[in-house]
Amino acid sequence: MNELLGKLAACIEFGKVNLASPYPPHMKDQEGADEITRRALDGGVDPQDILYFGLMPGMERVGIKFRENRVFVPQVLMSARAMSTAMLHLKPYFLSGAARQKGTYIIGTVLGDLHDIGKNLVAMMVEGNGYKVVDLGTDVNSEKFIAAIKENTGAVVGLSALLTTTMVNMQHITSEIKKAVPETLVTIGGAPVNHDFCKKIGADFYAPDPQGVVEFLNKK
Ligand code: B1M
Repeated sequence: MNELLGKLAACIEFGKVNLASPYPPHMKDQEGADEITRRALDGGVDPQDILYFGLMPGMERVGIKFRENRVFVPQVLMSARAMSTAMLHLKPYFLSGAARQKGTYIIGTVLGDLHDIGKNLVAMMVEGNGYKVVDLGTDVNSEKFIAAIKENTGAVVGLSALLTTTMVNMQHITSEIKKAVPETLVTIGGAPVNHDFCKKIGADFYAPDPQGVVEFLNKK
């Protein structure tokens, strides 16, 4: 089992989706995340073990390399693709309750802002690390965040903004969330924001990158 999950972790780390995938060149003609996940399930490996000891370590390695500028957006997207392909096999087990996720993370790009590439990377990385992700998309107002929080008790929220004109909307959204469901933890990120801004608007945590969000969620 260890060898199989080790191979699966490598598929996620290097973005090897399936046997037919020519990427990455050093894994050409080898099985990818698709086949290995199927084989592991058919061989009786617990879906939770596949997630925790195969997919998540691979995604964590990508997150760290991305933070250290050792890989870039395209590689992360390939890893996320490999991860999503594997998750298609695992989803039925999670939905049936046979396997447990670590918690729920609600994410959206704030009102007025249509940039979603960074937000999607955060969502993929968080999902890849064992959390259920509720992605509200872009241009999300406080009402939508609050409705999602009420549907997902105990969820942590992530706000993303890429514009200096929309980062200010984070303050209103955070304060409305805290008014409606005071115990909710709000994380923020995106190119124009920083730790001081996070403190100023009353949010709980600023992460400069997806891995920072994962580390916060794992610690809390
Ligand atoms: Co826009 N845009 N854009 N744009 N765009 C920027 C952000 C800009 C810096 C370009 C520039 O002028 N140099 C500038 C903002 C200037 C400012 O506010 N100071 C800008 C502008 C002005 C605009 C428009 C207003 C342009 C116009 O119409 N006049 C317009 C606004 C539309 C709107 O949102 N209402 C606009 C539109 C667009 C496109 C639609 C064309 C497209 C978006 C496509 C899409 O997202 N689907 C676009 C793009 C692609 C960019 C740039 C080129 C790239 C952004 C990106 O995806 N980066 C950008 C310039 C640049 O950054 N070079 C620019 C890659 C991505 C992986 O990084 O999103 O920073 P990033 O995410 C990072 C971190 O920030 C962090 O993790 C990610 C990975 O490390 N992170 C989080 C992000 N969210 C997080 C949340 C977290 C934690 C970490 O916790 C919750």
